[in-house]
Amino acid sequence: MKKILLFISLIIIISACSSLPFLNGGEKGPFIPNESNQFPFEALASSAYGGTLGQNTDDQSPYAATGAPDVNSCIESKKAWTPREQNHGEQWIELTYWDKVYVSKIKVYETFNPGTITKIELKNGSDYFTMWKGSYDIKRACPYTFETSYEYMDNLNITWSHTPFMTDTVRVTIDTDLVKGWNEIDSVELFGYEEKWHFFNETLYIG
Ligand SMILES: [Ca+2]
Repeated sequence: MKKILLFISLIIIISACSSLPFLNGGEKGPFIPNESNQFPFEALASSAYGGTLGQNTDDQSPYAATGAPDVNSCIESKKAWTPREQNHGEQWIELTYWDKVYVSKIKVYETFNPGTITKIELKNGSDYFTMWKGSYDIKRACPYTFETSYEYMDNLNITWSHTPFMTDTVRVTIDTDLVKGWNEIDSVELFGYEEKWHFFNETLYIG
């Protein structure tokens, strides 16, 4: 019986400790949670040049943007999502990932006629949160990896490096009129954390 009580006490102590903030600069800290990265397993798009019936990753359908990047050069490829028409206004692709995370960063692998992304949104319940909106200079690079990180300073001057909500769905909008020709996206990588964290007065708080 005593052993059981001791065991229960230990569990209580351990769980209490794990909810306390870790001190920055401590012997074993700080323990910022690991940033994970994921590639999508499911995709939908406003239109596609390739087959829309199957779930193939090599037919220019939205599914061609699932999984890890597999084009990696500046070529027209069946392994990248391609909107149905060239130079035909705004198009979007929505990607779903296995695990919900507090989002820290998005990378979009543009493999043909890059430079067309106008908006990155994260699905939050039934709403879409705009993580990034604007224009950027690809400096004539192709392929081009577009990258945007989340950073927000709240009214207590705390800087957050991840979104305040978790998501597993990302929507990328492109304007196909911005860059002539077929605009292709090979994959979209999602970075984030399973736990919230922030620094306050140089102390790391988790949760
Ligand atoms: Ca691909």
